[in-house]
Amino acid sequence: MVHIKCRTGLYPFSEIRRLVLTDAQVPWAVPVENYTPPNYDAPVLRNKPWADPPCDDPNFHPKWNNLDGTINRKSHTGPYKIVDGRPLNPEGRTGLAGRGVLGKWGPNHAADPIVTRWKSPKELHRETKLPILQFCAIQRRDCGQWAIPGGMVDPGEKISETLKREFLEEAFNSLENTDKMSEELIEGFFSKGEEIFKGYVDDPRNTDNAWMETVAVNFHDDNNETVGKFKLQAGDDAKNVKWVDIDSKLDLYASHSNFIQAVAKLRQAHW
Ligand code: RP5
Ligand code: MG
Ligand code: MG
Repeated sequence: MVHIKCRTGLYPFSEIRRLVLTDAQVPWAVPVENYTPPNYDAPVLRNKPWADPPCDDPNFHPKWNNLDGTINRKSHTGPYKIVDGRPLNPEGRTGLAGRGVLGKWGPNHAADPIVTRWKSPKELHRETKLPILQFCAIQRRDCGQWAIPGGMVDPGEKISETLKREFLEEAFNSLENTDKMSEELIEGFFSKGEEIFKGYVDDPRNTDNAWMETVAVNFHDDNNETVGKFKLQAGDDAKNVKWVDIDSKLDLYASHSNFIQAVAKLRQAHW
């Protein structure tokens, strides 16, 4: 499916308007005469240790399509092209050049923990007669949309660690919460995940030269005995957290509804 959320409206946290494209103009293989989108590198990226320098910085020698020290510049989608010294978005044009607010040129890697439980006691949906699954959703502080409590993979961090860390930070407020959960319970729960998706995310922050990628993994509490019975508390970049009934009407951030649909299918739950 052609990306859409990274082509609409004002660029997040800016007054920058993307060049409007039709779906047919998205693939790089389709020539678009005089394609000169605005260029935007958010001022917030300047001199930040977690952000790349500008692409034309003479001291910047990234190893594109490779592991570059502790930074993973490989794309889950395969090798991406470099044109005029900049990586090209593998899903095509977005109507905006530069890096926007993303720290890295090329892929910016994230991980999305999809934590699920049954709506008790295995309540069946009145139309589909399938059990209703719930997932732990957060409301993003940046845009107010509901989302999976995902986050960026830190340099050198294992994805399995990111999944657990981001869930605990955003849905359990582990950075401030004085209630501590048993390490053993956490380790046990997060050791059994099912990979749902690995690849490009249609994130509103994507540009022609920088984009989000993720690994989304489902961790399921089948009998509300472990994570399913925790008291949730929003933290870090989440301003709210709750268990949400999974249903096709959900309107979630970026491509998150697609990942949730795949979980519903895997668990034979209502969608
Ligand atoms: C999305 O942005 C990913 O799917 C993940 O949920 C999230 C990571 O970015 P932050 O939450 O750290 O802003 O593209
Ligand atoms: Mg986070
Ligand atoms: Mg996050």
